[in-house]
Amino acid sequence: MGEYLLSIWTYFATNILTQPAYLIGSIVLLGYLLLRRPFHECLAGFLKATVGYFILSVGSAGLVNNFRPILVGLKDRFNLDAMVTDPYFGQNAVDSGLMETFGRTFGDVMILLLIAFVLNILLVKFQRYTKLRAVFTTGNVQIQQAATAFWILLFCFPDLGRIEVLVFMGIILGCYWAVASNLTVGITQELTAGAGFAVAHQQMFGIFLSASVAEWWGERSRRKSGAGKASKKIEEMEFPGFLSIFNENMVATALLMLFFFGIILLVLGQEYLIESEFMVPGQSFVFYIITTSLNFAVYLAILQLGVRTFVDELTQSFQGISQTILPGAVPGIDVAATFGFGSPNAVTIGFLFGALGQFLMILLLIVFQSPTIVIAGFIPLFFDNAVIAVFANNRGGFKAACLLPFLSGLIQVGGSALFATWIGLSRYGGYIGMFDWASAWPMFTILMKVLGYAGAALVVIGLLIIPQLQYRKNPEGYFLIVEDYEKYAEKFGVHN
Ligand code: ASC
Repeated sequence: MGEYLLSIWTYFATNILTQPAYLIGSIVLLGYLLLRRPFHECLAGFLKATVGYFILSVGSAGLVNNFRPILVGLKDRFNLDAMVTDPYFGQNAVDSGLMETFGRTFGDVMILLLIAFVLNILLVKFQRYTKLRAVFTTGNVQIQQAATAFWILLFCFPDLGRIEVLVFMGIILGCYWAVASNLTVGITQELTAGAGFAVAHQQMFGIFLSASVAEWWGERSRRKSGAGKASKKIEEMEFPGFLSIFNENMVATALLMLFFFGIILLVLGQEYLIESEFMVPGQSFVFYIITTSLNFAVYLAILQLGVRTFVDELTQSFQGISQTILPGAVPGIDVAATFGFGSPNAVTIGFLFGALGQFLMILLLIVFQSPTIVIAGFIPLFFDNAVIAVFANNRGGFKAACLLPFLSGLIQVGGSALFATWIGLSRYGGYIGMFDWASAWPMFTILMKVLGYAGAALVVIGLLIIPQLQYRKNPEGYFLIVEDYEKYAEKFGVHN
């Protein structure tokens, strides 16, 4: 019986839970069914949401698959013995080092996901006490996080048995998912004018921190220089003369990427690119650079189309769920969904300033002869810093959208290098590298390593206190912002 249930779960987890397109599609289907919409509308909603999410994945995979090899190419080109910060490299590093380092394999990921997912839903169900509102649905990143957390846990508690590991991790990860994505609920509602989702990814603490700092900063500059002169949002800036071409997002992205990837491709050199089969012999180098850089704008546009396609369905249908089985809940979804809102140019600006921060920190690692040198992976570089800029711009304007991704870039590389060296993961060539995993998780790890089980308890309690503090800041608006955004906006005045 138990085995039978487990195989049903594994089927569900493999095909739906860890495939966000079908999970989001199913949530939309369930939502419309609960709203008692006619069946053909339910089916149409399911298809539109799933196709929309697949479109988003095409955009996001296009970016990753095209630009990751270029950045990783720097490692081969200069024969560096370096660690790549990238969630997939991080997962591979865990896989290849587990046996040698801890004498373990990690075959229980799906059971772990079950424990953490159920805990997340229960925490939201008992919202009255927990104050948690978001359910984490981004399965592809949950697996990467589970792998890294497994390593961290064994590093802190090498003697834990199989069941204890699962229970420990289920609780810690479940709390992290629920609490961290809950942190993004309010600011995401304000960014999207009530689209009804939160971010469930790998930089939720980063998003919350940068939104808070940007807001504080924006207010300070408004106070100091009068409302008119405060740092403008990117979408409010009008460039004059020739620069006006930057007002158009697609043009701005194309030009800036031509500059950025132009330099990197020139550094890699035509010879290396042919040798590594990026280019074929006889192909024009100039046009290769142009096409590659313009493709960035292409995939970004696809990604945004995908977001527009599924978010509408999700917003409408989720009311079915939040009015019945999970009152006051929002789905936590992929960070890329925020790129369809706010200023599209913020995405590009965040990427570039994040790169500046990351490259500067890499230089510092080299100068100070760090035992671990980092190669900037594309995923942390782009997705973390782009979203940090989107929120920073929305709360504090252009300057915040430049400075905060820059700081994040420094933290991502510095934190990952130190942390992965300490826990011994850097030897296997990769680390997840995303903001929360270069900042918050190292802190959790210090607590657990130093204080043992008391430290683990402290991490869980510390996490669960966060939503209580959020709630206290605005008890009246805290649930209203998800239940009736328009009423909230009217009552409290909003930033968009
Ligand atoms: C990640 C990861 C991806 C991307 C994607 C962004 O962390 O593993 O595949 O970001 O989720 O849309």
